[in-house]
Amino acid sequence: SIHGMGGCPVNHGGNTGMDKPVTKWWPNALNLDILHQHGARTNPMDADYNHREAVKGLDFEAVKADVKALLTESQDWWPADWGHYGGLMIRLAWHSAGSYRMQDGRGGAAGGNIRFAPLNSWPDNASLDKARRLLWPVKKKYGNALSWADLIILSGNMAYESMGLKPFGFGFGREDIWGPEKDVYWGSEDEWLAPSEGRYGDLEDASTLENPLSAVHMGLIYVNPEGVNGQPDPARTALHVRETFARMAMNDEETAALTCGGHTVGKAHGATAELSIGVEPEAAPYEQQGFGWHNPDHGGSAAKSFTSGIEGAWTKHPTQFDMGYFDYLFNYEWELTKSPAGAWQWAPVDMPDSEKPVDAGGSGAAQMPMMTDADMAMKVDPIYNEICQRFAKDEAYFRDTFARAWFKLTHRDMGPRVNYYGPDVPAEDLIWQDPIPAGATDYDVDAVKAKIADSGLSAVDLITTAWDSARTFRGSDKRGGANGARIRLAPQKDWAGNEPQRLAKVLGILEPIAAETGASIADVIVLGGNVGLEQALKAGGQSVDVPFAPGRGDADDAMTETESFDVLEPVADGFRNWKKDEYAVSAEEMLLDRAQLMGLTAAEVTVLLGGLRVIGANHGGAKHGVFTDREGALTTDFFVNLTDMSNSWHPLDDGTYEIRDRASGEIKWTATSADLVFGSNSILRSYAEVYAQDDNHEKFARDFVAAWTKVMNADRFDLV
Ligand code: HEB
Repeated sequence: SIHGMGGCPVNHGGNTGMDKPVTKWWPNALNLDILHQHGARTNPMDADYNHREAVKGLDFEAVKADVKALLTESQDWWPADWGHYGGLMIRLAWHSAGSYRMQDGRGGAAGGNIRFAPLNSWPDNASLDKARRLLWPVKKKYGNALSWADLIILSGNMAYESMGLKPFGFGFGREDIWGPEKDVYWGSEDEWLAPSEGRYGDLEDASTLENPLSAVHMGLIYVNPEGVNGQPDPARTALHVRETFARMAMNDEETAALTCGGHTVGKAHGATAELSIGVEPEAAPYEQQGFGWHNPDHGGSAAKSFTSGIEGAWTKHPTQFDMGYFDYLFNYEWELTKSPAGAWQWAPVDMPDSEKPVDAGGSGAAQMPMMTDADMAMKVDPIYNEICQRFAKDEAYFRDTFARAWFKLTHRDMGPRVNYYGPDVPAEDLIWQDPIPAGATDYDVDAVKAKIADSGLSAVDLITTAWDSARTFRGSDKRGGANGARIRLAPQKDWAGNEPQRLAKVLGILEPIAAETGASIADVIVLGGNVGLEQALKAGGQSVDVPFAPGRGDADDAMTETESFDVLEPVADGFRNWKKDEYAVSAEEMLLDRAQLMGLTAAEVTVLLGGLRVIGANHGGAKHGVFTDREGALTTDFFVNLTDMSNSWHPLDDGTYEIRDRASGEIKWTATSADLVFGSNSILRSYAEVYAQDDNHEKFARDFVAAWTKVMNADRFDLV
């Protein structure tokens, strides 16, 4: 062995592979790296590059025309089925968007993550490497302004347009990431397509699928097309289709429309034996240049492609958006059979050759169509059946339902409508966009602040209300945040984390101030936080301006899809030292996960948490972690006392800690693990030391205000 004992002692000196992370010895260490992805160090654009500005300059119609044209320009290295790449591109767009799950908002198309591991190499994404490469000439031509993320979704839209469906709309504006997302939990299995049991409490109860997962196997977008664990049974498959689609915010009608409308075009590929198929892209040899799933039998013939192992089209005219899917599904009996590659699929009974689609490779021969187990679910499940019967009878209704569901699927993680660009942005507000009306900016900010200061509300009440209204923000799908003031609506006003009684009292005082001044309630809540913060700064002997950007609006109940806000409920907030319940996951890990969703760095987490503790912003006024004897003042006391060796730290039976004077043994403070992790974890400690230092009092105040303002403005996409 070269690097082992007795081998050559000279190695290249770097830890450049992925197999030996330096912290592998301590699996309980926090993965703080998830806070520092996609930053300036990974992004090759100029420091002043503004993607939104760049997008505005794109020649949208030219891009669309070029994408549409390439769909029917078959390339010898990966010939198009029936001369049309539409089916392939729609599957690319769908698999790119379909990794979204609403529980944490992660996954989804908005960053172009399908270019990277693990998604680029998921078994379910086979052959999509070819689809992206087919799009490369257009990406190359339009450059920075056309992100991969936009291009991938646009290719699906243009494919539908080219095949006869008018899409509901399209928004440009997705910005690419430049490396794998390290924060997303895709499941705990170590094996691709491991049996589903591992991620369900009870596989017979689809709702017991582990949260936030929304796929039945590791490496799949949704359900196993051959049936649960590969055992065909459409009624059983239907229950898993329902659950997995619900987890991406789709109801039964949307799910049926998407499945039927998706499979109205294109085909499945399993004309050759699976055994000969090569490894996925991340494992492939250099000479394949990013391609995986090498198929030695392919020989440049579309008819020999292998992707899922299932073989055949769903309709007679797979390059047209028509009603053919329902014709086949309902006009024939279907029987279980196997593809040439050995996959379970369903075949029509007694279908004459004249009714069959022709071979995708251009021979003109009739080819047997098929349905997957998931397609049969549309017929066998009583709820899907009823919906599909209605679709079959009413083409306009089917087209509209599909087009809207496709738009939602492909835009769900882009956030509010202000993030959409281009000529095809629909004018209609859609409830899942969490619409918010524009708010006023022309009111007298200082007058509002004066009224808040005179209102009798305490700094802590003002700060915690502003924090609670803003902390729901998650960058994963750009939902939540202070804009809209949804904290005063159901369900948020009743969340335990928001201390409903205190919240009602505070809102009862702030709402009239909004009415009197013309400011939105959302703005008044944030301004209130600023007023409180200015008081805490003053008490701490600091003078830092707290910036404010007016213009938030107030949503109402009719603009709020109540159930979809349930997933935004904080079940823990380390910043306010609170957990709703006891969880298998530690408070520190929940803090880290939340911080990642909020887009905070480790330094920002540190300064915010330490500052909020000494201000006294804990949930319910709890005293854990309030390491100061001048509570209410924004000081560095949390860090100074945490790092002071004149204190000692002692665990208690209930999982909390005591901080004692080391010499006298006198109890000074109490703490949770979410406090002590800032002294225990070597990385967090390094940040805590920065803020404990004698030279950084002023920096602490400045950094706190900057991080605070970042949280308050996280959802102000209108400002950028
Ligand atoms: Fe689909 C294809 C499954 C949904 C669209 N899919 C396909 C396939 C399979 C499936 C297996 C074959 C692949 C190959 O190539 O081989 N899906 C499935 C399932 C589901 C689905 C299981 C659930 C239910 N899809 C879906 C949706 C959509 C779609 C939702 C959209 C919307 N797909 C699609 C397309 C295709 C497919 C377009 C074709 C592709 C080509 O052509 O290439």
